[in-house]
Amino acid sequence: MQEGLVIRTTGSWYRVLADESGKVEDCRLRGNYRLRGNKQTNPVAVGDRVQFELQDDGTGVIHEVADRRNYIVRRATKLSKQTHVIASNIDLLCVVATLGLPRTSTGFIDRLLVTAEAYHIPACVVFNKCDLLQDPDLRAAQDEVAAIYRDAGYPVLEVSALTGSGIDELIRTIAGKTVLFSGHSGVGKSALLNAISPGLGLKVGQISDWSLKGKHTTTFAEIFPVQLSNSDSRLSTFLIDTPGIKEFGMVDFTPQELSHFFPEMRRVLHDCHFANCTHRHEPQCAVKKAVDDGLINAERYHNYLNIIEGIEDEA
Ligand SMILES: Nc1nc2c(ncn2[C@@H]2O[C@H](COP(=O)(O)OP(=O)(O)O)[C@@H](O)[C@H]2O)c(=O)[nH]1
Ligand SMILES: [Mg+2]
Ligand SMILES: [Zn+2]
Repeated sequence: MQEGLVIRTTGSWYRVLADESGKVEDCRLRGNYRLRGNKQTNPVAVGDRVQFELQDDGTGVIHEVADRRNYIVRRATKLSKQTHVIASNIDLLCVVATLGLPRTSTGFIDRLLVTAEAYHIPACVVFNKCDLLQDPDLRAAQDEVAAIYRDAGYPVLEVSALTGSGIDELIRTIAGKTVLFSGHSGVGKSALLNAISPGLGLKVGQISDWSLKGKHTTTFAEIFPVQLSNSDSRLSTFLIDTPGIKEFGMVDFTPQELSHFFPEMRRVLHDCHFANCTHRHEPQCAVKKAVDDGLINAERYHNYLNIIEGIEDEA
């Protein structure tokens, strides 16, 4: 029996990168494999750790799929309760943002961070295009936004794919991890990936979301091992290429749960008078007090209220 990582799925075939040999093997799932629960349509997803056995014909049979640390899903169809696992065992979500060209709103950043929290995926915020911050006002604006996320408890990186500044730190941050990059089109995701791994040769300035295969893919996620420039080659690092964050969107949760996905609110919400406090109109609310005292950033709180409104509109 060998162990490996599922890097691609097509129909009933799974492409597995074997830990020891480093070879990529085409595998099928053992015939009598039973899904635990029936909420998910696919038994094996990209990112899964599996045990498999090679057969005489050179193909493999997957016997076991290890429990997932986390995973992102999308609904199988719009109305169905069944979900399709897009990818699993993600170590880090890098939210790529820019303050100019284009301007990323904190509302957008917060939605991605909430999604990551809900999926139990550690996240960081990467501000790209810092070479454009010559103007002191722009610089000050960036410092302010960066502080919001540092104070909330997220690692914040300030980089430039163009000049290479901060790229070493980005490489140290992702080395040895399975990483998902996300952010608006045009923020420089492709340029950043080329900077951390020049061999990728991704096209920059393409409208479609980046794809490591060089063409736009819509349905399946895929994992790519990357060689980081300037880093310990023994650490295997993987990039996840997904159909895009919109596809996996928000997880289902209630207004009462949302504050648990804001780390700075999570730290104080136990002091609210009501256990099911939504931190809006309720009296003796520790979150509102922390906002008033300047301990929780007012813009984050504002975005929190917007997300709650969105949940209620959908319900
Ligand atoms: N000034 C500057 N421009 C950048 C930087 N990174 C990317 N760009 C430019 O931003 C545009 C979009 O980059 P791209 O990587 O395609 O963005 P993506 O849509 O997120 O993949 C291109 O014209 C890049 O040349 C940077 O650090 N500084
Ligand atoms: Mg791109
Ligand atoms: Zn409260």
